[in-house]
Amino acid sequence: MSYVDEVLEMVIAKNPAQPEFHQAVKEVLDSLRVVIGENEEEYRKEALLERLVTPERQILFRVPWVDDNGQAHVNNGYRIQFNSAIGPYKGGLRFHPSVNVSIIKFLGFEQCFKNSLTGLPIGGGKGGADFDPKGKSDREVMAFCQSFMNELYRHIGADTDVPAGDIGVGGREIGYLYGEYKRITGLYEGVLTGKGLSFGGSLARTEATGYGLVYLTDEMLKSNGIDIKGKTIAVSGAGNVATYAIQKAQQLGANVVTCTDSTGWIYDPDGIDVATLKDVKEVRRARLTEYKNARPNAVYHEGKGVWTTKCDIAMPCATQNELGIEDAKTLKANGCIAVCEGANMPTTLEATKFILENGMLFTPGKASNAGGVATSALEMSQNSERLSWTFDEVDEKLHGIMVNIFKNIDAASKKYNMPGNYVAGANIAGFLKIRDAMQAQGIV
Ligand code: NDP
Ligand code: 2IT
Repeated sequence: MSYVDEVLEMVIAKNPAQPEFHQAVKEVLDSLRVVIGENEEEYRKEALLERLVTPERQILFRVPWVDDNGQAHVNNGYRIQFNSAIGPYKGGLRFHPSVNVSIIKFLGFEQCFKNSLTGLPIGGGKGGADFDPKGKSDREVMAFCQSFMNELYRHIGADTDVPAGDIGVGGREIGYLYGEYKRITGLYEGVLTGKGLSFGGSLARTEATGYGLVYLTDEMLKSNGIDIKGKTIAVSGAGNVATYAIQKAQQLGANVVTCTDSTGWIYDPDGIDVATLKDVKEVRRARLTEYKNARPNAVYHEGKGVWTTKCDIAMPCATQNELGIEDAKTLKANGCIAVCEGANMPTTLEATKFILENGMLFTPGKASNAGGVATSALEMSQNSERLSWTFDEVDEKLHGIMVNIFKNIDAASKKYNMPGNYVAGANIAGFLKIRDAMQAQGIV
């Protein structure tokens, strides 16, 4: 049996009932077969892949908090420090009722390769809780964040592990988490990114993931002789990534006609109005039915179905496995030419295979959504030098990083004889730097 297959079997046996983690590992290791095959015995001897797929540390903890009625609750908290070969652990925190070990592990594993692709010195980690911020008062969210940090603080630090936001964790939550960290430790340091601008945050971090997605998409389209201008784009999600992807795509002349939330989706033939979207989602924390109320030409659909929209480009920006095989077939039948992932692993393995085999372009999240974490690393740099860069400076650096990521994944796909397969290109390019660092540092 090949070394890759041995390790895939081992991952399934040692991590039962973790389907998302199995999926993420399978996608990466399948891509790495060509690289591992070049030197299989050496890698096997040093258990390189076993070390790559096993987190350095997994922290699971209790998060007790009290709601506005005096009722106590307990949630499960997680921080998985996956790989620190190329830098301190770096990756977001997700607060969503679906959070479990499998989800945090898949996200942490993906983060290692994504962070490597940015070219910046950051290792991979992820954390979160099965807490649902929806419908909670600000005081309840604060109580939860303070309790969460009361355990997390002992495991993180500006040079060891630097969390940030993800689903359900935005500026409000980062503020409460930072305040509690500072209160417990007395340290005013860059221990979290995505901070408010008045306490060490970076300009353009809020926009970075969505902007970065569009920068990489644009670069990828150009390299395939296609202009983003005038293209119709279907976006899913209505949160941080989706909002700023829509904004940047519109700035580049595309027409974005959809967005979604966890209850339904909007088709707006006039183009999604970002100001209305931000008011509904960022300010009022309401449902997309409110968007419909503000935009009479828009149509609201309850439930799923966004990928039935006729579009040139699909940008899934909500959550994992939101674009399945039937969606991929529908997109293809409707003339869609590219799927560019804003979320982490939003496309199932089956759908990705279909897309790649049917002549559609595809950029994997670990490359196309890397602008968020890359800008987090820029925030860390600014905190270290106790300076703040301008919006344009950060945005320009972000743009350069995304162009570079595309060049690297494109080059890797060509070098390993899979031109245009950016899944393989991203996994290989991300892996090579981690491999070099792990081999240089010995068996640790
Ligand atoms: P937000 O919480 O800001 O927004 C998430 C959006 O997706 C919301 O509109 C939410 O609906 C919807 N959503 C969440 N879970 C589900 C679900 N299970 N089913 C249907 N819809 C869902 O998160 P982000 O925009 O930050 O994150 C979106 C994706 O991008 C995630 O995969 C995240 O891991 C990834 N990502 C985020 C980065 C960042 O910098 N924030 C960086 C790189 C990747 P509702 O409005 O109803 O809550
Ligand atoms: O998935 C991701 O890359 C993020 N949620 C952002 C992580 C970060 O540290 O900025």
